Amino acid sequence: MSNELLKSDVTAEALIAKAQRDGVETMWDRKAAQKTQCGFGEAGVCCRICAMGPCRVSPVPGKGAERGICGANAGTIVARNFVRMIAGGASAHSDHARDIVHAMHLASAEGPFKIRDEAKMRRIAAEWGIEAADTKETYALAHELAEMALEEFGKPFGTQRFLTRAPQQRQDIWKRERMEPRAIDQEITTIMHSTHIGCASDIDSLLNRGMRASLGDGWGGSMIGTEFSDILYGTPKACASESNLGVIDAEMVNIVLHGHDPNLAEVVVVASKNPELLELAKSLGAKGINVVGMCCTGNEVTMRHGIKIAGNFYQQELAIITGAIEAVIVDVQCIFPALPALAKKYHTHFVSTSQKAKIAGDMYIEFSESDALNCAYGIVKTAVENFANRDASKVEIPNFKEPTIAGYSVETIIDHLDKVVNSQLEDKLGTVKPLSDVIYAGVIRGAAGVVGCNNPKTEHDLGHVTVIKELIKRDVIVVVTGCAAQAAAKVGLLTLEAKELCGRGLKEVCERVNIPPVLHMGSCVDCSRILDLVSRVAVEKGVDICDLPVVGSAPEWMSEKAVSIASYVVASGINTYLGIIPQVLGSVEFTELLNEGVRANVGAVYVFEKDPLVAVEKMMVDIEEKRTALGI
Ligand code: CUV
Ligand code: SF4
Repeated sequence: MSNELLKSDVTAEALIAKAQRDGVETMWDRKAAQKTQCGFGEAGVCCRICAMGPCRVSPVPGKGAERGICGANAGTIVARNFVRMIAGGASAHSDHARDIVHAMHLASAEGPFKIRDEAKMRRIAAEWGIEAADTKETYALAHELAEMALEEFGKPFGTQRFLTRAPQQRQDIWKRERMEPRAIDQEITTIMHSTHIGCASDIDSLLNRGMRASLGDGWGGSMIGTEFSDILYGTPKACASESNLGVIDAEMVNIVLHGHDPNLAEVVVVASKNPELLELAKSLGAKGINVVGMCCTGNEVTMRHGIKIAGNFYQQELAIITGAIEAVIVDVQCIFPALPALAKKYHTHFVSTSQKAKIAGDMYIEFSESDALNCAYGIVKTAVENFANRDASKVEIPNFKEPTIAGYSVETIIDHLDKVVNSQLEDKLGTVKPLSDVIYAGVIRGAAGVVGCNNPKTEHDLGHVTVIKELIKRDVIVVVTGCAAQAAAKVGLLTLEAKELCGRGLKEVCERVNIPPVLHMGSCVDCSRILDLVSRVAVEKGVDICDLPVVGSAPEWMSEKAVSIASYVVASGINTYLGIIPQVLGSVEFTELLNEGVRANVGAVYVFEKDPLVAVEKMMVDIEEKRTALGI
C-alpha cells in the first residue's frame, strides 16, 4: 500500500489516538467489545420471525438441527432474512423519496420549495403522459406531477412508471419473471407478508419477490427521489469542492450535515448564509459559518452547492472528536446512536430533526417542511451560539483535504460529451452516443459503478480506493455514489489530475471530455442515475443492459439499503461484486442461487469477493467476456 492510498488513515489514526486521550469510545472499540461475532447470525441461519423461536439451524449440512420448529430449513431461513433486508433498504430509500415529493407538493413561487429545474419537470410530466405538460402553469403542473408520484407508492393497479426507461429486452425479462414492481409500498408489504411464519419457504420465489421489491426501489423510490430532488433543488452540474476532515475550519462555526435527506440540508445551507446569523457568529469571534457534509446528505449538497465533504460513514465520530464541531444536524439513516453521548463529551450539539430518526440523548428540533426556513434558522442559530462554548484546548483538526469535483448527473455527463464531440455542430446530440461509442471502440474497456458504505469488517476506504484505482488503470471508467464517492474524493480521485492514474484510453477520453476518470454521481438514491445512464447506452446500442461491459461493485457495504441496491442492480442485468459477504453462507442452495442460479432469470449474478484486487481481476474477465459476446 502506498502512503497516498492510506492518506485517509492518517486522518483516522490521529483522531483515534485523540479519542483515547479524551477517554471517548469509537466504533472500533465497540467492534472489539463484540469479540467474535455470532456464527449463526453471520451465516444467516438464526430465525426469530416467530415466538416459537428463536431457532437456529446448523450452517453445516448434516450437523446439528437442520430445521426450525416450524420445519423451515437453512435455505428458507437465510432467504427470508435476506429479502427482509431488501425490504428494509427499499423502505428507507422510498420513504426518503416520498418526503421529497411531499415537499414538491408544497412548492410555490414564493418558496422555500421552488421548481428549480422546470425543464426536467416538464420532461417527466410528458414522460408520464400528463396533458399539456409543456404549457401548463408551473406550479399547477408541479402539484399534479407530485400527486402522480405519490400514487406510485400506493396505487392499487399497474406497475412503476419509470420501468419504461429500461431497454425493451429488460422490460420483457421483468414481465416474464413477474418481477415488474407494482406500488412501492405494496412490494415491501408483500415481502413482510411472504416472510411471515408459515408463508413462503421456496427460496427461488422468495428471491424473486425480493428482487421485485428492490426494482421498486431502484426504478421506483430511488429514481423518484433523484428526479424530484433535481426538480426541486436543481439538477447537479460539475462543481468544485474539497473533501476530508481537513475541511473543518478552526476559525469558523462548523456545522456537520449528516444523513440523507436534501429537504433539511437545502434550507440549512440557506440559513447558514443569513446575514443576521453571520453577524451573530462574528460577534462571538468566529470568521463565519462553515457547513460541511457527511454521508449522503453531504453528497446531495456537495453536488448542488459545492458544500465541502467532511467525510463518509466511518468518520462520523471522528468529526466530533476534532472538538471543533458546534452542531451535527441529522435527518435519517446511517446515523450512529452513539453520537449524542459522544457529542456530550465535547461541546457539540447533536440535533436530530426527524420523527423517523428520533435518537435517544439528542437535542430534538423537529423539522417541518411547512415551516422549513424558520426551522433551519433556529437550528443554525443554536449551532452558532454554541461557538462560545468551544474549548480551544480540545480542538485538533487533521490537516488533510483533497480537491474534489462532484455533480455528474446524467444531464451533465451528456452536456460534457456534447461539448467535445459536437463542438462544430450547431445542434447538440443530447445523447450518450459518444460514451457508448468509445466503449464499443475499446478506447474504454467498460464501466463500473462503485458504491456503498464503510464496514469495520474491512479496512475503511481501502476496498473502495483499491477497486477504483485498479479499474481506471485498466481503462474502465468509474461512476461513484454514496460513501464510495467520498472515499474516492478523499484521495484525490475526483479530480482532472487523476487521469494520470488511468490507462492510455481512459486518460485520452478524460482529456478530451475534460472530466475526472471517476465521476461523482451523487448519494445512494442516485444509484438510479447509474441505471438511467446504463439504460441509455443500452437503448442507444439496441442491446439489453446485461449485454454491456459494465459491472457493479460494493466493496465495503453494510446497510440494508445496500442489499436492496445490489439486488436491483443484479435484477437490472449487471453483475454485482460484493466485498462484504452477505449473511447467507449458511445455506449452500441460497448462496448458489445468488452466485449462479439467478443468472437464468435476470442474466446477472451477485459475486462475493473479499479481496479487492481479486475482485478487479474478476470484473475485468467479466467485462472482456461481455465485449467478446458483443463482438467488439
Ligand atoms: Ni446512503 S447507506 S453508509 S450514507 S453509502 Fe454511506 Fe450513503 Fe451506505 Fe449510508
Ligand atoms: Fe423457528 Fe420457524 Fe418461528 Fe423461525 S418461523 S423462529 S424457524 S418456528
